[in-house]
Amino acid sequence: MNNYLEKVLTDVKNKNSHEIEYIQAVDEVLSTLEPVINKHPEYEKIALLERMVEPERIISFRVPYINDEGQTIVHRGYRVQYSSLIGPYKGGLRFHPSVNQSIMKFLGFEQIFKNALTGLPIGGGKGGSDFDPKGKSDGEIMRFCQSFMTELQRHIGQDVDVPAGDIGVGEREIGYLFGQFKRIRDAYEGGVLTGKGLSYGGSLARKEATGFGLIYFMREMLIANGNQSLKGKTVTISGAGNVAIYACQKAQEYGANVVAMSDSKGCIYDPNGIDLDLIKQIKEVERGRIFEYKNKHPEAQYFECTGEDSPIWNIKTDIALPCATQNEVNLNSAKKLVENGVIAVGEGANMPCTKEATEYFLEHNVLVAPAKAANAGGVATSAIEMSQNSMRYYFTFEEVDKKLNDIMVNIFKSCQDAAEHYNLGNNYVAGANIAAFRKLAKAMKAQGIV
Ligand code: NDP
Ligand code: 2IT
Repeated sequence: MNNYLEKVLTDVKNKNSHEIEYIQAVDEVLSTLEPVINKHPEYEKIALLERMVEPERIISFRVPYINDEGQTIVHRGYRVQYSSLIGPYKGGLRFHPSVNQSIMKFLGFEQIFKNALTGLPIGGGKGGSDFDPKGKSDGEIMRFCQSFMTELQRHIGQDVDVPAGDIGVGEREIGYLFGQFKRIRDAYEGGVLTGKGLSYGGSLARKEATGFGLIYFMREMLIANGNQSLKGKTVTISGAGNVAIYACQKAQEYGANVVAMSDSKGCIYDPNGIDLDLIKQIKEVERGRIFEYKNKHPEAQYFECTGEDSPIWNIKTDIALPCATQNEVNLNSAKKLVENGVIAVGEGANMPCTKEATEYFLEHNVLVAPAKAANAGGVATSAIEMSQNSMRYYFTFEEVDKKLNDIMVNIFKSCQDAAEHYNLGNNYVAGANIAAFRKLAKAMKAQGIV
């Protein structure tokens, strides 16, 4: 690694030694930037990298609420306002017991690059809480969201910071958050949150956007590498949430055979092809567990998660789509996938592959669609939702889907061009980082020392 990159990474490690996910995300980006940094020695003088890795602002706050038993519970809320370089802070809210400052910072850092790749005017941010929505009543969810927003509202706005959903935050939570924002601020500021319900300002196709976008990116990547297609390919998808469900839907529409999906407890394997209507019923309507799939399809197999390695990656597949959470594909899983002949990995989740896993895939000529590029369709469509709110207008489903498709085609092209420009072949992981970085560096230079 070049001296300047080495110095910044060492500094990040020393200052944040306990924040392992954040360090991982920074390391992953910096380790691909050498060719660009070598060309621009002037960046060191203006501390361009130091400014890029340090969030503009981190807000952490208390979130008390009363549960159904009348007990007061206190959680911790966060909003990391990472970068307003190219637009208002933009990124999701995650409600999951694992949420901590390291996870918020890694997600916020990734978001800056992802949002730059969309070509739309959105900066980077992330937020959330260590609250676990699983098993909570609607009343508990509502009271928690209201309490969370009572603090968050003073920090956000449609031109300031625009949160959306992520793990554990979907349309229901966004609705409660929006209601509370409106009540406190006494104004309908539609573009302050995205992923809203269709009845009060949401965009058609936002729900589908991340999963659809992932498959559009995969389609482009396969075409560019031997004119292949999804038709007839076996696909495994981890997760059974928003991203996984709509990735499955579009992959099936393209003629792929999706044979497995999962949740945090285990995975189901249905070689006849996943019954997606049933998954939607279990996950979107009943908020149940994936093993219930077997009640309707006893011929399917269920593999429980027992150790570190997720059982879904032991299943033979052509294309693997990790769409659950960070670091869910480790080196063992990568080896197993390669042994079983995987040709492409598409990251629907954020940082789902460890650095070692990604390197192993690339060394073994497996195509990798990196998260920052491949799952950018969600946030891009959030930006389209903001545009509609500003215009006080709605696009049709087909209009939004067409814009999403065009954006994903462009993102793929940016990754491809950057990789080609630096003689990196089809390393789209480096391509995505470099393409985003070049755009951000240009904006940073133009705006002076801020
Ligand atoms: P959801 O909450 O809708 O679904 C999450 C899914 O992942 C669930 O099936 C969940 O299982 C599983 N999961 C969550 N945490 C873990 C864990 N620690 N171990 C194993 N499985 C886990 O979230 P989304 O679908 O919205 O998000 C999935 C991923 O995609 C995240 O990485 C998110 O950051 C990323 N993403 C989301 C976007 C969006 O628009 N929603 C946009 C871009 C990226 P269980 O129910 O058992 O917890
Ligand atoms: O990780 C992500 O890009 C998201 N969770 C979506 C963010 C958004 O603002 O739509």
